[in-house]
Amino acid sequence: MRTWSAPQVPSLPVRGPQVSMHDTSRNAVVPTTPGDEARLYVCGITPYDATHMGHAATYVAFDLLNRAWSIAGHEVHYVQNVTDVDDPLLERATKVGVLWEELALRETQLFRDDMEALRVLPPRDYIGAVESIPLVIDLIEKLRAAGSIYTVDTDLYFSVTADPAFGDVSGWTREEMLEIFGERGGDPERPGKKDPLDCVVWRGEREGEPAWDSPFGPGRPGWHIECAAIALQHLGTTFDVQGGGSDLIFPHHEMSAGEVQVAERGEAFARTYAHAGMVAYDGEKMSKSKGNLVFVSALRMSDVDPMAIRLTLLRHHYRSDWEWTDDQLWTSVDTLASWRETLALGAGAPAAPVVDAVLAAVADDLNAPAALAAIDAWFAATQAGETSDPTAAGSIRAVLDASLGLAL
Ligand code: 5CA
Ligand code: ZN
Repeated sequence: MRTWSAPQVPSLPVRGPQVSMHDTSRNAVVPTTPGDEARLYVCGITPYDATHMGHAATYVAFDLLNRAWSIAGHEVHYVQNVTDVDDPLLERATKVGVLWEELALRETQLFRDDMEALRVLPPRDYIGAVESIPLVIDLIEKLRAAGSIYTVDTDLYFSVTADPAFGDVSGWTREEMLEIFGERGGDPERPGKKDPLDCVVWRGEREGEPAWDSPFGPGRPGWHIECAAIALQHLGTTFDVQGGGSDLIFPHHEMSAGEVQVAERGEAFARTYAHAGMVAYDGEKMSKSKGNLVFVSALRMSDVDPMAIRLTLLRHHYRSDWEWTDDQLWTSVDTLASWRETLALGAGAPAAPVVDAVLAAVADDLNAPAALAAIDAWFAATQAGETSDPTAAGSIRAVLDASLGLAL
């Protein structure tokens, strides 16, 4: 699929430190250890509705990683998918009476526009589920050869017990998995399954649903194998970071890792599994199914500066769960106005230590709130009359833009 346009990113006169990230599977902040090329996969949207603040927070979080890796001297190979055929998309299309393909195209385009407005760097490969069906079929064939696939009616299932490392991504107990599986697209109760946790990799054709030919009969890909196949094809095994929101820890990231690990005979899917916290609104997780949404596009239409949206998101550590309120946005609008006025002076408090502090904070598990605290302190000192650094504003502007994606 077509990706979106990259913003201009200023280059910095200093190189940033190596980046550490929290790894869900080890439950610890660990150094990322990329080679010259840092490989990142982040799960993309299911395009049946517009980008909300929860999505935006997750993509802005991984954008900080992308930027921090570049500033540390790596080429970043970033891959993202679009789940452009799946149950929720088909259900919404039927409900509102549009073709599912049209809904997917329209919402994916809106997402691209939102990402551009928020200055999120685009993935190198932006890949749809539909265009990946041949990859999915190849991966199922590999799993079949490994003896880890069976059928129930016309559907194909992956045996989770085929992966000795199954459970390592989430660290969850079987009981915890069983409790959540059904709520997140799984079918633990279905008769005929060998293990209630086994997941669908190929869903045989149903009346009124789209289907594609395959050696296993007409049907469509299961959700987890879509990301498994796309990541494997474009990044290979043991890539650096697999990312998404914390609602994807189980089953999604556990299952995609399991599928690749069995197909690739024990090679790890990713080195690090990183997860962003959930953004709530009106007391509950912001979600398309609950409808408690604040859309990026709706704010853009009402002339809200996208940089104020981005600043609001960055005020929260990416791993925390938090609640969106409009007050936070209006505070950010005021902050940006005051920052712009101060930057217009040119001179200010010494910038070099602030640049170092911002880069260090972001490289330490993407601590944007700590980075912004250093920025706030610089603005406070400058507004209090400190002007000893004649070119400070240019340096602050550059680090805000390159590291935090805030172009002022
Ligand atoms: N297409 C799949 C991933 S392959 C999917 O989960 N799509 S999604 O549209 O539901 O979500 C897109 C991304 O936003 C995922 O990484 C998801 O974890 C994240 N996300 C969804 N809701 C929230 C929320 N309320 N807060 C933070 N992140 C969220
Ligand atoms: Zn995914």
